[in-house]
Amino acid sequence: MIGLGEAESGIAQRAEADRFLEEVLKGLAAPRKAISPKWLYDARGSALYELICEQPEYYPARTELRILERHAPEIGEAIGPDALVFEYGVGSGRKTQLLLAALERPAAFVPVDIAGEALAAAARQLEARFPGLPVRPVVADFTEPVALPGLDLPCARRLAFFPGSTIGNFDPPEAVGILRRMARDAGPGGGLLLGLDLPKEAGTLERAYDDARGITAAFDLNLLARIDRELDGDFRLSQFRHRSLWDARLSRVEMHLESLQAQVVHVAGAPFTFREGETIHTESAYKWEPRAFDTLAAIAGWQLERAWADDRAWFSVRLYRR
Ligand code: AVJ
Repeated sequence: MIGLGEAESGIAQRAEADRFLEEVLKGLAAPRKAISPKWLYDARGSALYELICEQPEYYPARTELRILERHAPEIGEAIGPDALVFEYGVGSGRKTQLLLAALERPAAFVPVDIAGEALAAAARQLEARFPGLPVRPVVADFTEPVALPGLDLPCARRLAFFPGSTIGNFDPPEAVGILRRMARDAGPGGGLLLGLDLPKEAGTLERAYDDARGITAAFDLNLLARIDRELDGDFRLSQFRHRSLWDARLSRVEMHLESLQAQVVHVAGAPFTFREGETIHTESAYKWEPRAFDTLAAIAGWQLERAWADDRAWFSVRLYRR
């Protein structure tokens, strides 16, 4: 595993902290307060996300894993031997393990994730599980242009792996940008294996993002705790609550942190006023009709090759070609 040198990673961490501060100050000053969901994933947030995946209400992770398990041989065959795999947003690496095990002689694995600690742990596990497989983790925000390592390695084709319906966290124009970026990374003849969560009944969707044990609420509220810790904020977590709302018109679940009273909160010395009931929008999770999504993917240069789904058609794993 090739990591960053200590000095380099120190600089990268400071640049990251500056971006976090900048985005939080901007997001809280906006008429409709919003902070990007990527900031939910510090070490504690990443651990809480893993717990969310075990909650009975949060069907996407479990459903996708089952599709990958059930169709692993076909998926491996459709992708073909000697593939170099990039993954964007890796988390625990469980889906990665399934994919790599299904592939014939994977050439290398390049995981890209903003959560450095979680990424390092996942990379170590994968190296132990697949001896001889070059693993080159990159701590980066995949929504920003980053040069990926491994583009020089010999392989039959490059495959972008983007599971978890993470594409749903982006507005359609942003999603096209990310899909284009992946098309560039994959190169001519390259592939994209993408997980897509599909529209379904409102209650099912809202509960998936607001489980009874309150794990998703803790995950969302951890953003405020992180701001307090890292950006000298004075959010009182007891004065906010987590909400999950299905917007049928936009076909997306929204996560919000709602202020329980009128209050003033400071971040890095700057004051921000909240009305009672005012919210910070912390995440959107778009649920796409597969055909509509294929049209979006085509704009970014991807043609659908094959698709797999569960029996209820709640989630789809789709393979595209450039
Ligand atoms: C990161 C896209 C897998 O939007 O479903 C889970 C994150 N947020 N519960 C999603 C998430 C709240 C998740 N993904």
